Amino acid sequence: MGVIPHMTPNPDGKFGIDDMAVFTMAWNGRCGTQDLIADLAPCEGSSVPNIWSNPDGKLDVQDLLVFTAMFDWFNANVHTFSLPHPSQPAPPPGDGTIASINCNKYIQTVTREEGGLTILDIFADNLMSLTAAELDIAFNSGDYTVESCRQGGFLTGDIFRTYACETGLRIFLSDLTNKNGVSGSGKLAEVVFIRTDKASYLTVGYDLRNADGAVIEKGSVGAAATILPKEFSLNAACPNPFNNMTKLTFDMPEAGFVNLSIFDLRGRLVASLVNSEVAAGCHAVVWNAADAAAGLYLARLEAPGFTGIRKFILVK
Ligand SMILES: [Ca+2]
Ligand SMILES: [Ca+2]
Repeated sequence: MGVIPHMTPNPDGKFGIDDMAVFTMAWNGRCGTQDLIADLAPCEGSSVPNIWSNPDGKLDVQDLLVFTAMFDWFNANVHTFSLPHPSQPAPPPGDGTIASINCNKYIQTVTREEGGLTILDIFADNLMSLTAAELDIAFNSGDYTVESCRQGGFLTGDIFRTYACETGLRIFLSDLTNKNGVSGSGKLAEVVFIRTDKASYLTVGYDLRNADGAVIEKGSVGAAATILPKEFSLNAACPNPFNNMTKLTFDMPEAGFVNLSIFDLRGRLVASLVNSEVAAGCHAVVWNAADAAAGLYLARLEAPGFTGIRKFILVK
């Protein structure tokens, strides 16, 4: 790739972020000069791929339309892709949080829950001269379905493309209005997911290009899924029957004061495991019954608007 205004095409048989960066650079131009490498239109023929370019020596919206039509055709019809499943483990029970933030030097991800949907916001984090980006959002197939995807507004150009595969979503975006790119921080994209109750991580791979088409950075950053239970519950003790130690788990769709206590069959308090404000999420508490006698016990959970009782057996 040369430097504007004399870029030299070096096609690789694919339409990807390299081509988007070249088109964007050529369109934006430098020193007031656009590069006619992006002069693709007008064209003859009815539809991609059966079109013939007939460059007219200037760049206008027709050229943009031809570029995006070719880009779409290739990525929707020719280039099937898959994204690797995220390698990070699912968050353990008790790690439920309202919102989670992951960031590195370049990209910040924020996941949150809204109206039963999981929303992933992807932010540029203090970047210099960002012009084009590819974002690859990978997830475990079956855990999420992409409901919608919107441009975040940090890049203000007209190219915003998304392509889905079973394990992810690929986003391309570029800025056709700022010839020096965009610097600073801001939202690149917002993805809305329908998710199952299974907890899993997402990862966001990124390839960021500056106004010279150079790679600012390639990498990936995690995005912890926000997993909030849909309703209060006190779950069966595990193991049960047990010898000395058993684990009780309970789910909180919202934060609140919780009392979780163990009683014997006569209703006498044997142990108080939780008596405090508890965050929304899934929680686990271990009862060490080394000092208790063998027999049947009851665990009672009291939370705002909810009472749950579980029976379990201590064997010695
Ligand atoms: Ca290419
Ligand atoms: Ca043209």
